[in-house]
Amino acid sequence: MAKRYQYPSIASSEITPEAVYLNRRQLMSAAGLGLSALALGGTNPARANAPDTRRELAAAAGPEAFQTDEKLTPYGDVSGYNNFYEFGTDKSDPARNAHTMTTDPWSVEVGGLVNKPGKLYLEDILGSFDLEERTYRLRCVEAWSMVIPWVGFPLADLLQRFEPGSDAKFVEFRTLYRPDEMSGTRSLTSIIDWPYREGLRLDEAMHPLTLLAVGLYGKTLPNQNGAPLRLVVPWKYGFKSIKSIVSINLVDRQPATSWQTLAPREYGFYSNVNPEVDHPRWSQRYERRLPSTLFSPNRIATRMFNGYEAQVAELYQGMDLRKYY
Ligand SMILES: Nc1nc2c(c(=O)[nH]1)N[C@H]1C(S)=C(S)[C@@H](COP(=O)(O)O)O[C@H]1N2
Ligand SMILES: [Mo]
Repeated sequence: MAKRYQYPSIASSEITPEAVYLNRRQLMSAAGLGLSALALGGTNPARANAPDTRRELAAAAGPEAFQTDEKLTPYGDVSGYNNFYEFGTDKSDPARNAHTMTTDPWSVEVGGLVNKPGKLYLEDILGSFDLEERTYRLRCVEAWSMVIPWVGFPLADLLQRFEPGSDAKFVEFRTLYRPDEMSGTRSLTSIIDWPYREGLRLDEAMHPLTLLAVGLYGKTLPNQNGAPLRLVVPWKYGFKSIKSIVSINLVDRQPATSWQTLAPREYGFYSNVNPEVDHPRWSQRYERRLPSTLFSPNRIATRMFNGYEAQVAELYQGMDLRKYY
């Protein structure tokens, strides 16, 4: 079958991750910082060298504002150590079982408090982004952490097309629910009330670091990582990054999320990465950076907002982050 979309042309199998990154940087500067025709607002991106306010970040809106130089997590760990309960609870279950999910055709329905509700096919979404220039190297953290070169684009660029209404305050996301293709949804009926659900405040959803990822390491997303389209919110714990999204709804009230519904005392709506606020059953001061083994655990200190404090702290000014965990 012909390639459906134009993903970055440098295959990770051909070169080292570092070379991928350096190459990408050169590509981006060659292409004027790599903003596609969909860049927000027509601001000159070249001026956003060291953006330090949200407005400037929004103007830049490209990967270059957020890149980390930390070593990338090998592809095998990124695609072999997953949480995707639709396919089982063990970290190795999704890689083994997620191949049963069909992702073509795929559409996303956007509705609720928007002026132009509608359904978009994946091809139409992707056809409008120049993914060649859209690799974001980001940290993702849970009890373990990884650095992943995501291919994607800001969720805001998609939401704006549907014209969020002035009464919209939150965004609710849902994952595909297709029991005959998802073994975990048949066996884990008492853990999660399917479909898997997540939510963000509208301003969090519109932040340029909130991404819809469609690939990693220059390839389409492996099913176990949430193909064909998943959220990436790198300053929040991993479970906020909902996979295989089929519906996005703008609402006026804080939506219920799967983990919060399951254990409200343990999982809050915000779930911002915060080493000062422990999970009731474990400390959140440290994370295991993969690859990690029993003998070489690779334990590192967890950073406030996973190190994206400069970019996102403004969203939570004046909020008690112990209360709103
Ligand atoms: N639909 C769905 N999305 C999901 C999950 C899930 O079980 N189902 N697990 C979440 C959790 S707990 C984590 S840690 C991340 C893991 O993402 P990764 O496997 O790409 O690292 O996916 C999140 N998104
Ligand atoms: Mo998780």
